[in-house]
Amino acid sequence: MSRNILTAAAQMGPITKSESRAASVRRLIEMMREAKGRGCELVVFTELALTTFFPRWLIEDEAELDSYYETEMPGPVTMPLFEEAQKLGLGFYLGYAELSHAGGVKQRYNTSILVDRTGTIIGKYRKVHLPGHAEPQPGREFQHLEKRYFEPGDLGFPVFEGFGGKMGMCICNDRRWPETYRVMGLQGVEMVMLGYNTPYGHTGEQAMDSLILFHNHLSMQAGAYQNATWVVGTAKCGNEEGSRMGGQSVIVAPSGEIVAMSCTVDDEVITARCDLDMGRIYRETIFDFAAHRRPEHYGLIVERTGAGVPAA
Ligand code: CDT
Repeated sequence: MSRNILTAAAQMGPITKSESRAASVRRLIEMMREAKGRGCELVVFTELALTTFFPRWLIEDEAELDSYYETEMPGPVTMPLFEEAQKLGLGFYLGYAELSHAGGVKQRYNTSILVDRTGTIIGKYRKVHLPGHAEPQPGREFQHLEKRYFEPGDLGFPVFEGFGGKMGMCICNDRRWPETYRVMGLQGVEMVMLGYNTPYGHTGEQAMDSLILFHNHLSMQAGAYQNATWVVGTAKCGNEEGSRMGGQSVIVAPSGEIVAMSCTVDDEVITARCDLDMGRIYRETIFDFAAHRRPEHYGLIVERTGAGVPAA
């Protein structure tokens, strides 16, 4: 079986506050068709791909907040995506806000799923590294209230068998953390998919603002190279309700090289032929973990559930 996956990153331009989910789904389907027309079998959509990036606002009305979340996947409005995937024989990664009522408890997550070419969900991930704040920050034009609107993900960073390889997912801010890639790298991941919404000015530090596109690529290229994996990073970008967000969606090879990059801040499909076997030369040489990693010499006590802490 071929280990080449023709892969697309389907970047999205802004979604206005008034845009319906059905309209977003139509945009996603259009890009799916374009990707299929170019021979792709996997499309990576962005984070929170169905609505505007609502964590930029303080929303105190619970019903209004709930309106941004999906209570089922697929649901009536998202079903056409799954039907189209099946019709085209094309898989996809999709980010969305999830409202769960498991065990009678209302929980909110920033979630992504992986759907195979038959339209079946084969993987689910809930964002672990939630950026921003739980409380609104005074004096800011736009907030970043992910810590208020989502629980940290409770599913870890699993790796899924699919598309002839080992597939992993993360979401936006996760891409900045080496642990994200390493946890999946230790499971032999061959492609990490992610979506992002990265507003300019999100840290409040001018000095970082001009570097957001650099840091975007730096994180993903390092994660790819150090873990011998493909990374597909898809932006939601452009000027969304007055908040400008960075684009430059990329497909990164296990060498750390960018092999495809978007050049607009609008809906745009970029593609690359991703040879899953390409990671092997790195995994069997410089990043042969069994031969060269030395966790027992890192001077850390690694708790089962926590990050490494310095040994006493
Ligand atoms: N969506 C998301 O995670 N965005 C963050 C920037 C905001 S941090 C206040 C990111 O890492 O791109």
